Amino acid sequence: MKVFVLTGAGISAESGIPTFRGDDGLWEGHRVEDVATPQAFQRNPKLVHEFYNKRRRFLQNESVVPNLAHQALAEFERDHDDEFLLVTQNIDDLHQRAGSRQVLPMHGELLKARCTLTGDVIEWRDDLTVDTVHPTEPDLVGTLRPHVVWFGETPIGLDQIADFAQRCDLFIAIGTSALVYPAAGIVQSTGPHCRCVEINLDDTPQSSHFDTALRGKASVEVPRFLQSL
Ligand code: BV8
Repeated sequence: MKVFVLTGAGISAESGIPTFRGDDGLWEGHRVEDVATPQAFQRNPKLVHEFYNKRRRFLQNESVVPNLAHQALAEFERDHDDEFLLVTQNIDDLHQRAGSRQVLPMHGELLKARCTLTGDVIEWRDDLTVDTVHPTEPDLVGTLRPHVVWFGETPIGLDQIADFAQRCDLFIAIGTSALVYPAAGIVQSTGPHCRCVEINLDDTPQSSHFDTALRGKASVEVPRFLQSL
């Protein structure tokens, strides 16, 4: 059984990472859609760097750890003898820290920086500023940006996602509000034989495209569902 898992901010909520559309769904008064864009970065790099610096620092708090849902996915992948792909919309590293191997971070990774000139992608755990010097090209100053996909930018791995979505037998969406495209549309590109399961607190605009709706917390519903397979 080929298994495709798509996760969103809801799977990291119980690890203490705020979701985008929680009660406030704002960051210090800014809508994510207004800060997570190339235009915002062009216009006010300091603000956008600060948005990511705060989240990068928070992610490295010792209190922020993978939860039972992340762990259950890593365990399932280990024991699964057919194709498995975990596509995450999240830019945290909790799936990787839980031991998941086949992880495709389609919206990039908070703990990586990318040079806007050379395209180099570098592990990066510190703050980024407009004065940051490129670690291997000292004459490049301020060319590093967060290695994340902003609104209006093309997500990572779309070909691999489209190919496996068509071939998978089981598609599981976990903790995503299904508002952001093209991620939200993946369920509609699964094949006719594919069983689609949506694990979420609430219904979403894509719920009608799923065969099964499991409503509840990811840390409870994900281990329970995976054990039932
Ligand atoms: C693109 C990285 C072209 C940065 C992110 C008008 C209509 C339709 C589309 C558009 C439109 N105008 C513009 C667009 C396109 C746009 C888009 O979809 N906008 C939306 C807002 C309408 N998309 C883009 O721009 C994308 N690029 O389209 O390029 C293209 C297209 C195709 C092919 C080639 C080129 C790029 C989008 C990526 C943006 N970057 N993140 C960063 O993180 O700062 S998106 C960001 O927001 C996250 O990555 C995530 O994807 C999204 C948030 O969504 P969720 O993960 O679902 O989180 P959310 O908080 O919304 O929901 C949490 C859910 O969990 C809730 O349902 C909740 O009930 C549940 N939950 C909470 N707690 C729990 C739980 N469930 C279980 N257990 C719990 N404990």
